[in-house]
Amino acid sequence: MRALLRGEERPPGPFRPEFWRSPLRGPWLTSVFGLVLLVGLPIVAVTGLVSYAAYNPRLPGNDLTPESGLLRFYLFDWPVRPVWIYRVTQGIHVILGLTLVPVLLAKLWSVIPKLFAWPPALSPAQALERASLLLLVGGAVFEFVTGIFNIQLFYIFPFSFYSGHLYGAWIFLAALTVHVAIKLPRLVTALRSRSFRQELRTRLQDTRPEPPDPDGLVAAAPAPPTMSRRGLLTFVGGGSLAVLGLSVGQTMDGLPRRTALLAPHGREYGPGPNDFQVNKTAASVGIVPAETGPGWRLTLAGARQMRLTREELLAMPLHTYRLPIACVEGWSTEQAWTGVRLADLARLCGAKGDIGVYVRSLQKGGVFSHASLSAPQTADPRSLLALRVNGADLSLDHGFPARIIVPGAPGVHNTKWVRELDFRPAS
Ligand SMILES: Nc1nc2c(c(=O)[nH]1)N[C@H]1C(S)=C(S)[C@@H](COP(=O)(O)O)O[C@H]1N2
Ligand SMILES: [Mo]
Repeated sequence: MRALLRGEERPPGPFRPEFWRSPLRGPWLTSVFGLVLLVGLPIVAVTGLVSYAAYNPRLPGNDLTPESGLLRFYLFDWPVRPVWIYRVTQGIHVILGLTLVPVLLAKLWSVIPKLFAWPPALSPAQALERASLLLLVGGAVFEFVTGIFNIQLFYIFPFSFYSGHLYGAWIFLAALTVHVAIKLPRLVTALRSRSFRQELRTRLQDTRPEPPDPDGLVAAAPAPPTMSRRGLLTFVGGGSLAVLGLSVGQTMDGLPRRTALLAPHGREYGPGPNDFQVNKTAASVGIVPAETGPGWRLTLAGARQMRLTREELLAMPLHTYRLPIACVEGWSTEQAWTGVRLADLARLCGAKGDIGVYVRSLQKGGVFSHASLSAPQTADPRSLLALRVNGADLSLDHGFPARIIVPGAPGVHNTKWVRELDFRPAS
């Protein structure tokens, strides 16, 4: 046992350098994948942190991660223009994240012998470096797995996805920063050690291992190549392009939507005015017809309380805007919504000045049954209590009798089956 730990002896199998025989592993190859991730992952991380800000977590009831404390340091008021802002930031977050999966897997494959380096650590500095690698790899795998499970609607985590994904992001970012600081010089040297163009022209029979490296990425006893570097890069790049091509359609309307074979929501909808994605059906959240029938009333709370029927709402000035619904899961769609301005409803119940609104749904319980909108969101002329979509009454699944539509906001704040609008001074 002592001999094992001192490194004089190694456990068998993957802990022996002879075990790893691919002739393609080496610092150059690892650095090519590393460079792609170095550009791509920060974009995924920043758009993800932006998404947290888009939820306006400082407003009452909005923070799905109430213990986030210090992690709120960068929050800002989410803007109402351009109307497609969240559609773009969250589309990039999800689609680019998916596209990077093959590259991440290739990068992990290329460094896998290092995970089995023996002895585990020769010095405290090395022990620290390996611990940071554990956080880096663990953090990356955690973020990708939770993100993908969430957009594929497998809610199987024993913790809140929002909190877990947010905390995981910061752990991953911290480990990534350390890793880049340590490895950047080596990345540059390794990339310079071979010509990318030349590699793309090198055929299988001319493929040779990279020269032995101090990190031990290059196999000690390489097997004859069965694939060129060009072949491997094409395979990984092709995988990324395939994932991109089969998922980007969910951020578009019309024909491209049908190409999104990897998206869990439907791709083909009928021609009807209400035929587009439904996130949660009325039945699935326990909305019963009796609550949405003629007995439904909208409660307004401001300087005074009022109750309005749907007919009274329809008799108010109605406005129509084309606005997107952009879900945190990455899909989005633009529709023409018709309804009453939130600002008009605020005025009607005597709410004045710098006011936001706390929206309550008929839905009982669950994080989506209520939401706070900021003062700029409440005041924007395009922010509607929508009653109709594409010229027809809202369907029950799209939020009948009335739902919120706010320009630029994440889909989750477009509350369906609204029961009450509580206008309050913006804090
Ligand atoms: N009451 C209620 N409103 C809700 C939801 C919900 O589950 N319950 N889902 C939200 C989410 S996450 C999105 S993306 C949009 C989707 O709207 P749609 O189902 O009409 O496409 O509705 C939002 N409004
Ligand atoms: Mo959503």
